[in-house]
Amino acid sequence: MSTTSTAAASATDRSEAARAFLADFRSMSTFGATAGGGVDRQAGTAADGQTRNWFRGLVEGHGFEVRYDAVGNQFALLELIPGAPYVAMGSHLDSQPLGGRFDGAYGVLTAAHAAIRLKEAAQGAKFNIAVINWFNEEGCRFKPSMMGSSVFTGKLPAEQVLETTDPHGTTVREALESIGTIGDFSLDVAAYLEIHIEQGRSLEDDGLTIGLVESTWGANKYEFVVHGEQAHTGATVIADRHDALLGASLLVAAARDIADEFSTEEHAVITSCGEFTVFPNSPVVVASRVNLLVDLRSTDPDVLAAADAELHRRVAAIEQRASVEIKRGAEHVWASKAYDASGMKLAAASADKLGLPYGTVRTLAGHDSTNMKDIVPTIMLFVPSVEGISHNEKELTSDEDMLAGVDLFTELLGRVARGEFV
Ligand code: HGY
Ligand code: MN
Ligand code: MN
Repeated sequence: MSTTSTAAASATDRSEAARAFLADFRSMSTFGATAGGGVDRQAGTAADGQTRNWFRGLVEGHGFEVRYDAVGNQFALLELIPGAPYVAMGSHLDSQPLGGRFDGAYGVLTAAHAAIRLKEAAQGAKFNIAVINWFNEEGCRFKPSMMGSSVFTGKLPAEQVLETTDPHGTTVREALESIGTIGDFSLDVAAYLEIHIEQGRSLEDDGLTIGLVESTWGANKYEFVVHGEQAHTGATVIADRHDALLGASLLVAAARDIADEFSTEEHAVITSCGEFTVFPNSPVVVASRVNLLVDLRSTDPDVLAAADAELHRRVAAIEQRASVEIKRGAEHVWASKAYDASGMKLAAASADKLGLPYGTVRTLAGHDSTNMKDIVPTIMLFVPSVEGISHNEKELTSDEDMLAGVDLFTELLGRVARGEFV
């Protein structure tokens, strides 16, 4: 074959691989599809189970073996060299309620396609490959988030996770058994790679296609329960009230004030309350109880600690003002911490080779790599999110950017598999 026709053949292969990726992405997005163009695949639901089974069929069709561990993490194993250690890649197929099609799912499918492409050109590989679909990254139905990777990395005990209940009292164990994706597999991994949509605007604003994630923001999340006393909204005089809803609302507003007061030019503080449940939530009843989750994040550990201390100081003042009792429940925290610098260099060299514009970014959101980087050398990459929209049915990454990410991830995986990272 002449050089020209070899080049033409490889361009055809690339466009076939690109078409295959986009077709799989579209098929995957039909599971749990919502009318608004997103997906609802909360962890352990039927829609999550259908997506997991579809993914299983896809990778088994390419010669992977699929296994599950005790908390439902799904491992697609591609053995290239019997007995060799594994490099793992992954993300999550579960979503927020009315979530987007890209968050997590893009990373799992990209990892699978990169491994499929590597299989066709595996000369020189020193590692076997595992693609992991982590259970319950989102943490919406069952708290906390990043649940499966927290167990895998020894941050949470499996037994505690299996007994965790959703708001209807269903346990993780029951949910996993109902979708049939639970087992006893375990795997040692030598390194971990993840690609995800940015969920922010910096890449788009800077005209970049690839983000090399240099570190996480720190996050402190707290479950609070505000206890009041149920009463008649009309007949109970103000002085006699113990209004849990008032106390909880003051806590939400305090969190926002803290973001405004503690953010500096150099280090932003981001706070939110994403979950708020009122009991008994009835029009003519003063609330007896509110459960809420308050989330504080910052790039700087000292700024985060100061904001956190202020939140806790304000809790005492709110108890007095609303005449309620505020109890702190479970917490979920992770530190602001760097990713492996040599991994970033390897990803930069891969992007240079493909001519893709890249820059360094920090991740505000937690990812499974947030956990994995604490136990093995880890590389985390981003592709752009249109207008930074995420956790929203309108979440969007262009086909072009998705495909650039798949090409880069394939190039990077090839280098990692040949031993250029660990
Ligand atoms: O960022 C989060 O809180 C979630 O774990 N992705
Ligand atoms: Mn995600
Ligand atoms: Mn998410």
